[in-house]
Amino acid sequence: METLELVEPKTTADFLPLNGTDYIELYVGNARQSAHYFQTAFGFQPVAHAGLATGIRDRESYVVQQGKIRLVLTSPLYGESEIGHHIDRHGDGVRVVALWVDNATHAFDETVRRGARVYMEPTRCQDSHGYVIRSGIHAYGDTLHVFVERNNYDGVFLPGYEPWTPAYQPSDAGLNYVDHMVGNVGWHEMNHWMDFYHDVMGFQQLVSFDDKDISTEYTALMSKVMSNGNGRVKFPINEPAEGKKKSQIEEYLDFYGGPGIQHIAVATDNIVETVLTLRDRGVEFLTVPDAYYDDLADRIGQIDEEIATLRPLGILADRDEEGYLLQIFTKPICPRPTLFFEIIQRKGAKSFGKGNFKALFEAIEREQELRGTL
Ligand code: TYF
Ligand code: FE
Repeated sequence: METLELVEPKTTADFLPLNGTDYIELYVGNARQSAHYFQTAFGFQPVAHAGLATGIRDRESYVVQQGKIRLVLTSPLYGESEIGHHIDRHGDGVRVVALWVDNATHAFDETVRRGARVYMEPTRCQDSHGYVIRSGIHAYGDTLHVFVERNNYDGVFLPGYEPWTPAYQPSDAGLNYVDHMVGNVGWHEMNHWMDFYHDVMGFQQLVSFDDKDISTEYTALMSKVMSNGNGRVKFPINEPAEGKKKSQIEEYLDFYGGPGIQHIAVATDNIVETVLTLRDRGVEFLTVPDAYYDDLADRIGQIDEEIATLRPLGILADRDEEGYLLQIFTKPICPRPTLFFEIIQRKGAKSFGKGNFKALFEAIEREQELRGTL
């Protein structure tokens, strides 16, 4: 059984206070169709749009939202652009993990002073709804962190965006907030990026105390979790490890062309209803062998859900000292075996489902086998 604790006591003041994830921006080949997919399949609601119609000439972006989860889908409007090159190298993928702060200048100064590589100096944008200040730094691979200060803004998203109100508005799927976002980094780079999140961003490691670390026995990966001070932003980081088979992280790195975001975990407070809805709308999930459920009751103890309900949906369960969690993983959402989503419901547990690693990673390896990449 696993418990998670911060390594260091919270003694010093948080030099990078975060209010949460502000938005996640994906660079995609066709933002219009991606927005439609996230509406139709995942139940995101249309919020804002920027492009030729709003006086933006180099890109088109759609903003969709569900609960607190805000996605921005961006495509270039001309060739040989920075956005197009990102898509060429990585396929559709996450370019920006934006973090909501009260002071984007302070966030920039503090992180850059501690060694962050500058992406964007603090920049003020305004329109009739007020102003926003944004700044940005580089993280692993081509991934960016943008700090967003929006306390003096009441527009739909950011200056430059107009409300997007299409007639087509499918219902939501019960997704509430971003629980965590996982990065895959290169061989032996995990500690470097742990140090980055600790030294530059003031995060701390969430350590798991285990009788036995089963993760690497099956998975050919190492994984550690970094959390900001108030726990609203959690970034597990994976690196590949040598195993009997090709690491799923190495497969990701090959296809993504380097480090990047591997999965976005989104929380629901009714995973059974959410998964039923998503399946109905064509979202495909990894499945585990039926045998997984035969000894689940012994492993997990008493839970509110019937195992007979979880079994046909392929929902996984795990327990730690504080409670339990339910989780399920989608197949990759793009042609390359790179980015996928996790749906998670926490019932007290603060961990990430380590008890499911064996079943989960065997499921991933079966998919790798089908792709011929093992
Ligand atoms: O975020 C996590 O750590 C869990 C487990 O390739 C996990 O969701 C770890 C690695 C991976 C898939 C899931
Ligand atoms: Fe996860």
